[in-house]
Amino acid sequence: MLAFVYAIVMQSQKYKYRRALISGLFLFLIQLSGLAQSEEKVLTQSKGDDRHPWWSPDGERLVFESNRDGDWELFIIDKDGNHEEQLTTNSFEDRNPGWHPNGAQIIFESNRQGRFGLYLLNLNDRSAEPLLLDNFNLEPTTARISPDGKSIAFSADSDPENAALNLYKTSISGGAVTQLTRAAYRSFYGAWSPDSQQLVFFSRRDTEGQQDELYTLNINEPDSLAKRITDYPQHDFCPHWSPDGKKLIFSRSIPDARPELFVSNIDGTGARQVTFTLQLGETQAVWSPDGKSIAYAGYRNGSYEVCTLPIRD
Ligand SMILES: [Ca+2]
Ligand SMILES: [Ca+2]
Repeated sequence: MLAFVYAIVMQSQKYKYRRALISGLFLFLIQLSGLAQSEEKVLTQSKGDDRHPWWSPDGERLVFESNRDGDWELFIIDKDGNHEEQLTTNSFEDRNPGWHPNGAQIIFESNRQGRFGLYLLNLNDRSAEPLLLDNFNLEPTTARISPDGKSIAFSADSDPENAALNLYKTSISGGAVTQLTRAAYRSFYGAWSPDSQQLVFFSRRDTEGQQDELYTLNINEPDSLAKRITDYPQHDFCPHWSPDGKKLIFSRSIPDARPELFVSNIDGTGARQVTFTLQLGETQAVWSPDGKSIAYAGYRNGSYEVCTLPIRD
């Protein structure tokens, strides 16, 4: 087979044609080699985008956002792809869900009262209560509850023209807000360390707004002590901390292709690629509570689907 393909490549007269054949052969070899994707489970099958999965604390289910009915709603699905349930049905945008460590509530953002705000949805009766923030006039996004259940980290844009998102935190019951970062360029998508003391996030603060790199920040220390952990000429984004505290998973943009997922040590060293799908692409990865799987939004058959994949050291 390889000799046959090689012969066709060598016989082709036009360079463009030869290059297409070589890239086709490369794709074929990647698929043939049975890399990680062969163990992937695609849990959703909708024409809309199914994104931003988040595991239940017992690791049995995932909550995610989908725009399959024309605007964003929240859904739950079992980790094996069964029992998909729609949690919200309305004409507003319900987005970026995260499971409360108590297992009984989902935090998310919604514009159901005009501007985007944070809400907690009770899974027993599907009621949603707004989380009230003192003297806070920005629109919060990507809220995540700390593993100890005491705090909420979120991002908000203080300067929409320049996309100057920064990180904030509040208590699990809302109230006073503390601003954690104060960069002119975005610092976004904070994800907690298992000990609830640090956030990993992505930012363009040191790249003059040009590319996203990963940072870690101790929430009790000033922004100036945030530690940059990647230095890659394209974007590194959407990080998530492993439950044993030792690894990060994140998306890395790939030239002329869609992003792939990478795992690294928490200081950014030892980065290794864990998905190999080229034109399909994966993002928004999160570790399962037992650290043995990841869930992510994978671009499959023309839209994003919620996918899972076993992950090993
Ligand atoms: Ca879909
Ligand atoms: Ca909706």
